[in-house]
Amino acid sequence: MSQAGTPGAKYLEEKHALYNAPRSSKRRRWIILGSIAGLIIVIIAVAVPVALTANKKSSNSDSATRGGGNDPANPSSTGSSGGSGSKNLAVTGGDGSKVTTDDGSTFTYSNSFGGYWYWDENDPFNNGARPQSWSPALNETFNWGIDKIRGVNLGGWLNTEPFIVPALYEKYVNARTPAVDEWTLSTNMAADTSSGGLQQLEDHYKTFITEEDFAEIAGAGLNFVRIPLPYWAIETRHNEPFLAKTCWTYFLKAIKWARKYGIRINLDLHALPGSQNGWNHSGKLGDINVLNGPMGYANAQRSLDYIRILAEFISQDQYKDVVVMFGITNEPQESVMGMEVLSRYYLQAYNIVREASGVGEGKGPMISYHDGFVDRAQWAGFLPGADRITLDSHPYICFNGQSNAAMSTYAKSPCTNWANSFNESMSAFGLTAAGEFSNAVTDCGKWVNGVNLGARYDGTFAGNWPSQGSCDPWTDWPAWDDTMKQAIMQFALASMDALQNWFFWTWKIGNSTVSGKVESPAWSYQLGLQNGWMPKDPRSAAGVCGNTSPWQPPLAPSQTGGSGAGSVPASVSSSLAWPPPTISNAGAVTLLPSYTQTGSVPTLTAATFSVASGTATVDAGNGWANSGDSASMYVAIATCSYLDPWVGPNAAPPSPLCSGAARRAGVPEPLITAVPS
Ligand SMILES: *[C@@H]1O[C@H](CO)[C@@H](O)[C@H](O)[C@H]1NC(C)=O
Ligand SMILES: *[C@@H]1O[C@H](CO)[C@@H](O)[C@H](O)[C@H]1NC(C)=O
Ligand SMILES: *[C@@H]1O[C@H](CO)[C@@H](O)[C@H](O)[C@H]1NC(C)=O
Ligand SMILES: CC(=O)N[C@H]1CO[C@H](CO)[C@@H](O)[C@@H]1O
Repeated sequence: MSQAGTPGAKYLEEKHALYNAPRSSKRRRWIILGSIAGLIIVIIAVAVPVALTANKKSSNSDSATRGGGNDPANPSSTGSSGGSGSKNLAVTGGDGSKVTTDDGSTFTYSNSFGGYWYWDENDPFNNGARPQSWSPALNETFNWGIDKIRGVNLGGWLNTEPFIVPALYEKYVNARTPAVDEWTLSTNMAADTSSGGLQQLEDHYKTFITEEDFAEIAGAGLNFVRIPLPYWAIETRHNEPFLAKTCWTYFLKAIKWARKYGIRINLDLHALPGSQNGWNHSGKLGDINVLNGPMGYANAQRSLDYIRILAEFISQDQYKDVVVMFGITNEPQESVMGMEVLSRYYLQAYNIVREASGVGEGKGPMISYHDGFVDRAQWAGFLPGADRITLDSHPYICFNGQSNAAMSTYAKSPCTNWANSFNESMSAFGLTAAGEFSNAVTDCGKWVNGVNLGARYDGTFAGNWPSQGSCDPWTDWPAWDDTMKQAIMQFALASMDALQNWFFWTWKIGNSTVSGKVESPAWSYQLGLQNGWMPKDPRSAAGVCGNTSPWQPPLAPSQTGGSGAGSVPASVSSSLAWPPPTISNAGAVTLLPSYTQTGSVPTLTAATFSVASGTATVDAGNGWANSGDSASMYVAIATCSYLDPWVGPNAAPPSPLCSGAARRAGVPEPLITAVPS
């Protein structure tokens, strides 16, 4: 059992749990980050805070129809409207300005970093907002690799997790089928009509993250959010119990708010039909049914359609400068799927996203690939020539060996564990970012491992985990003294410096209804800011690791879209052609159920905007960036038999598999075989 902080220790980086082990003939490998052998000599930092030209703007007096507003160059004054809008509100403001939110409430914008918001209801796609003086405004270029990504996840919001929003789950934890994932949460809620049924989820969307969070995020010196979104933002099929489509409405609000405060979005497709990792945050805990098992191909086809639908939406001109990054699949389990199969899926997703957006700088999202828990170095050279791809890695040290060593002993662990490999990946792969990391050095915290699964730290987790003592010192944050807070701060700063481009997991942890407080404090950026263990200015991380030879920009031109080519060599394309010939735990893809491309495509709708002056109209887009992308949706073939998409890898393929006749429009969907018990 290794302990963080011990030189030469090995670290398990991922979230793992015991009872979710996929029923698979392959054993799940514990991916261990290669031992950081010996000492990495990390010396003085050469921090290169990039001084962007502030590009101070004069007030928008060039437009008579807009509110006159503030001079962003002197943003501390509250502007007043000089325009013809009916509401006479300021359209921009800096530190200390009064903001009127969507619902008419007001708050004071606090941003000591020269950021300013921008919102003009007559010009709702204006990208003039800037989060800080040192981060580009949304209508300026974000220079990947030069401008640093300093972000937070909005975890647990549109894709719930028990440990992030325990209050939602606590209500149903003693139910006959306890709520342990969003599937069982949804079935419990739906049955609980007296509490509002499944719509209770919408109450959560409305309250957990609001406009003010985006303002606070900018004021915290952060310039990005990563937003986990489940596939059911688009649709559900068959008996899938999730609240369909509603969270998309809230994602649209997120776009509006991000735009208003100058925050860029990394949209992360977090839950795929059938589940890509079997974890509680993938919709359903248990089996992996994407690229694994008899429904592994069909579910991947369906997932690729969802990727396409999202890519078409966010690649529209109205959205591309806000949603600048697209994490196409969160945490797929390479150890189950296989590197080759995952790579083929990733290339197919690349082709789909680039068809939606076109290649070249400014055309559409940076495509973010999770490393699948494979050593980052193994992704070096992946998809040569590809335009704007980035590697997403989730370094955690809290899910393996536990130690009761003091927090202060971890001060430099991120430097020794991560700085070097992230730095190397910036050259070998291209842009590499930590899509998730936290302050946790133990797995203490209510339901951090899943509902009622206990913690390794105090010996209550399944398996042989000798107790290190009570979890209380790690979770009872109101009792933390300055020593503890400073130690966490050092760990956070070292993490930020080692990772360079990062998204903390997560912005907010909700209160437990049992204790009335946050039970997993190591995972909340906001709580740390409020209570003095997160840095008020994340730039203060620069140089903490003392890396004397950090990676030097720029990225290769194709990595930023600069080359405008974006084509993967034919030799690579043919060796990674789609579909894969075989699927793990299922065999030849030709013998598995598959869908056919004859369905109509559900296009995502935009928010509606009412223009106050009544003269102009706002074009919010038709949801589809590339009208030339006219292929139909993968849907069931009427004459084929299918298994439940969530059936699990051990089910035998249906028989007879298929007559081969394609489903014709209007033919009802075939019955699916029930999940074997
Ligand atoms: C960004 O938008 C603001 C507000 O409309 C405008 O003043 C500024 O000129 C724009 N900057 C660029 C580079 O287009
Ligand atoms: C948790 O409850 C406390 C006390 O009521 C409140 O101040 C705080 O805002 C709540 N935190 C969250 C994340 O909701
Ligand atoms: C970081 O990467 C650069 C190559 O860009 C290399 O020269 C340098 O030695 C690396 N530094 C560390 C600390 O790994
Ligand atoms: C059993 C299971 O899937 N547990 C996961 C639930 O989510 C937390 C937080 O992401 C993970 O740490 C657990 O492994």
